[in-house]
Amino acid sequence: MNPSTISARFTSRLRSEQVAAKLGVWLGVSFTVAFVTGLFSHFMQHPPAWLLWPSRPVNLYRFTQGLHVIGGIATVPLLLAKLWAVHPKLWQWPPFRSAGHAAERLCVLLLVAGALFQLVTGALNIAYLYPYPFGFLQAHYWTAYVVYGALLIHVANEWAKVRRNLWTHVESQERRRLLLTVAAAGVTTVPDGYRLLVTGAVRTPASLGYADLLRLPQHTVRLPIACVEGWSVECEWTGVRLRDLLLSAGASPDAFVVVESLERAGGYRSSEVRPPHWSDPLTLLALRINGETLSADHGFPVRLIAPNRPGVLQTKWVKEVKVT
Ligand SMILES: Nc1nc2c(c(=O)[nH]1)N[C@H]1C(S)=C(S)[C@@H](COP(=O)(O)O)O[C@H]1N2
Ligand SMILES: [Mo]
Repeated sequence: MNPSTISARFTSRLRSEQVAAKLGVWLGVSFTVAFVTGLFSHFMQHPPAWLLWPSRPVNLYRFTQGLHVIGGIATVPLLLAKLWAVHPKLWQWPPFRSAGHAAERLCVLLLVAGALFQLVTGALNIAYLYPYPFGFLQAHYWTAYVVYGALLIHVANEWAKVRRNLWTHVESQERRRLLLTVAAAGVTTVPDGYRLLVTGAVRTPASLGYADLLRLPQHTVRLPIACVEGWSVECEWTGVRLRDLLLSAGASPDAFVVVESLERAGGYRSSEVRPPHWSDPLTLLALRINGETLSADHGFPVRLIAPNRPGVLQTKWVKEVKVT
């Protein structure tokens, strides 16, 4: 990825992928509940010869019908949230990249349209309303197979993403941000001319391009990100020592430093780095993670990583190092 492509990817793409994957799982659950209980009900109304349907427990059918309605209605907010989480993909251009991609999208269209159809006809059925020219029962029954079939195909297509995201943690802060607004998501462009600035109380302020940073001595450290919310992941980080940058710019050894992100808004867009941390050789402005260029989600082009700091202070998308 080069700096000019980052702007499009800055909106926490991976985070929304995580959210989409998790919502997908819940949608899978609600669809399955609705589908299975729906079949149950259908076969109860039209019992095939092989069906053994005991008279007890008295409330079993009632219970499965309740589940059916709950499963169906639960899909509404889930589906809306899911559509929201993936909405940039719905408007992607070109709409079809290949025949396979076209088939995938058609499948999603069937899934969404079919789900809405089930929901509307189901809800109208509860109200005994049948303002359409076809029979509710047959339409609702057969559409269920279409929707569930499309769902299975969709899940198979997306399985890699589901697996990648299922057990990862979506931070509540990110969640809140996703739920509240896209506009405030700190969408910032990183132009081709990305510059890392070292400013403030230094002898020689610096402005370094991405390539300049790569030409500086690179160091590799193993450090965890330990989020205040309880999860932690240890990674191998490679980049420039913050100490090297600051000392070569002529910062005083007891200076306080503020690292600022390209992000325009958000509670974690900057963090303070005090002398014990910035002078530590383990503290890096990292360019790489586990041997690979940072992804947009992990702070491309540059992120701070320092020992023994909560995750909230491991500032991503660093733009400026201010010495005070
Ligand atoms: N600019 C910026 N940096 C940030 C954040 C942020 O919201 N904005 N979140 C922080 C939090 S709370 C954590 S736990 C880590 C997560 O880093 P990761 O996304 O690479 O796992 O980044 C930190 N750096
Ligand atoms: Mo965090």
